[in-house]
Amino acid sequence: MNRKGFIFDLDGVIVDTAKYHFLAWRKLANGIGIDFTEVQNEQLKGVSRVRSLEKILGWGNKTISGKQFAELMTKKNDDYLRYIDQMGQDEILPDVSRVLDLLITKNQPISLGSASKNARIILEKVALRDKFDAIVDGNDVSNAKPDPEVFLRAAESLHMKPNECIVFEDSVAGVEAANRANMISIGIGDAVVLSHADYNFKDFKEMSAQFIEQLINKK
Ligand code: B16
Ligand code: MG
Repeated sequence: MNRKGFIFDLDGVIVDTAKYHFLAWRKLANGIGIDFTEVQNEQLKGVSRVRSLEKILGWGNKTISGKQFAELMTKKNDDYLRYIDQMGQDEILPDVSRVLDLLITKNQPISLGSASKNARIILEKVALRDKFDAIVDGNDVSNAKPDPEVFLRAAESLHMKPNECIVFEDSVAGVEAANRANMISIGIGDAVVLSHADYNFKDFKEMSAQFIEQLINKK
């Protein structure tokens, strides 16, 4: 039977936590006199917490001490954790469970490949942890997306070669990471923003069982 490694990003692919990251970052930025738009926010998706704060400070032309930097990172995460504390299974994005269950029925190995250090807590909250054979997240890697490390580690955990893996991603940085890992990249979201993906879908509702079958059998 044909097998592929299916790697899912978390924020913006499995759950809509991208909106909570945006709210928490914007509140923090506004508190230090910086504002940014939803368009700029696209650059923060898939990007590590450290890199996100560096980018925001860059947009505001602001330099701060190492101590302040660490304090702001903690503040943002505390705020973000308050949002995710309220999460339940109703926050799983449409048809994610259908696709995961279909892959499980077809004996396909599944891994998470997320930049988030909060990934495990979120998967537990939405009761999806058991659907994954492996989890690779922000705690396991030293190089953030667009570096391919997170996806290469996920492939290893599934005992699959990179060119046997398929990545579902909602961020520009993540699509680039998948492409650099020599994997098939599937953009979930705006096809214009994610124009470098091999395939584009607005969401999983648009993804047919037939398409998934084709991915599994792709030579
Ligand atoms: P945390 P993903 C990423 O998760 C988010 O897209 C990004 O906005 C966030 O800064 C990053 O995780 C780090 O998250 O602060 O929770 O460690 O999309 O790769 O699942
Ligand atoms: Mg994401």
